[in-house]
Amino acid sequence: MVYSDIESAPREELRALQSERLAETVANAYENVDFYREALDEAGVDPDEIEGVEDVSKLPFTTKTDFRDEYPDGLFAVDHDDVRRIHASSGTTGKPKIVAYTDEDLGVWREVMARSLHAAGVRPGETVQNAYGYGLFTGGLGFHDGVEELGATVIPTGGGNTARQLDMLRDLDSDALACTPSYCLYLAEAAEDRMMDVRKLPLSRVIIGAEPFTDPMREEIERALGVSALDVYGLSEIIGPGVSIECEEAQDGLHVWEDHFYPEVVDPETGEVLPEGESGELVLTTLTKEALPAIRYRTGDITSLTYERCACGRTAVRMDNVTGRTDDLLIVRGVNVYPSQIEDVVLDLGDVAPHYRIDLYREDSLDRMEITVEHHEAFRGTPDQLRDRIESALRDVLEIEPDAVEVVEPGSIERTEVGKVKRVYDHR
Ligand code: DLL
Repeated sequence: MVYSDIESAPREELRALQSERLAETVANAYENVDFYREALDEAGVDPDEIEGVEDVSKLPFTTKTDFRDEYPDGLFAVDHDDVRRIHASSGTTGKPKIVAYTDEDLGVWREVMARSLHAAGVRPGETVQNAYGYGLFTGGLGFHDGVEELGATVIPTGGGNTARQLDMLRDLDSDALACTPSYCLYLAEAAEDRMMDVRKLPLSRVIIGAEPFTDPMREEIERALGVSALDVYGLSEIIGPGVSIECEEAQDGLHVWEDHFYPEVVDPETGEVLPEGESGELVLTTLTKEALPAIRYRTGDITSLTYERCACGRTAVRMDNVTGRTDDLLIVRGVNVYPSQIEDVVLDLGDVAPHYRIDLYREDSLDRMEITVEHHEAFRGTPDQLRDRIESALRDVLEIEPDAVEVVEPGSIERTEVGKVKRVYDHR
């Protein structure tokens, strides 16, 4: 059962709709945004040439740097009078990316969020505790509007204030919780400290996103809270949360709401479009955004696409879970490795808790990598034994040898109560 018919429409119908919308988006961007007019002119592309999605690869890419260079509103395609809301996404460096929505855009966002929640199994009449941060971050208000649109009840707890968060979960019988994966773990620990068993509550699902997580991390969350955990993806530059989500029926990749966002996967080095199934950088083009159209936006997120029909009946393409970003890549003495690969290997050992940090230093022009992990409360061996197992797993699976692996007591590594978790500390 789908929320909107378009989710299971024949692919030809979807493609025709995408083509029509792409042509409109490009024409709108060309006409109303100097940046896009110059970029298309420079690439020698006449917007009239873009007749359908088969032409998309003629278009130039847009990057995070373009967003920063055009700060604050150089990419807006409408007058300020028509902007109903602003959000911003702050990266680790530089200026925030300012994003804008017209009334129509907010309507699209509500619709894709309602669809996402429905795909994740939330139904009208249910209650969703929304622990994504409210404010400039798109998570809080994006979920909030979507829950209301679906006809469910939203409890806007926002991020942090963990004691109250747990009281609400216990007293208001929420069916679903929406928050980052790291905050799920934080809540689980805080509940345990208060001798509260979240597994006994009616809570049946958590909708986690905004930061990468691996399968072993998801399993920890599901076990600790007694829920199923569904992955939701999105980014401010495109709309916020609600670009794609796992369906509860199959939980096998995230359905991209392709009638609003056109996905491609490209080789991060060459920019060449990669065939279905190959892993590369996700590039998204908005198909209906008015205030801030984005053309071939390089997300930096690594994934692959599959057009195979899903067991749930939805025809929308699925993207793989995003476990890394192109700019996360670590090079340890010549070996390329993503932090998520380290997480996967280390958590898979079973005795390691899902809290770790990676520190990078430069010493005498050589890179030095130190990994710190917590052992599980139930672990009965010695830290040295566990360290040896971690070192040999990293060597065998990833062919890397960190300079130091330290095993510390549960609770020693700093937790993230608000915002996105930080696990890699680059001191170079
Ligand atoms: O994080 C929007 C969001 C809010 C998504 C709540 C899901 C839930 P930004 O702050 O602009 O927007 O950050 C976007 O976060 O490019 C990814 O690198 C990362 N990200 C978002 N969702 C996921 C996910 C929101 N499910 C950036 N898995 C994106 C992995 C994710 N990474």
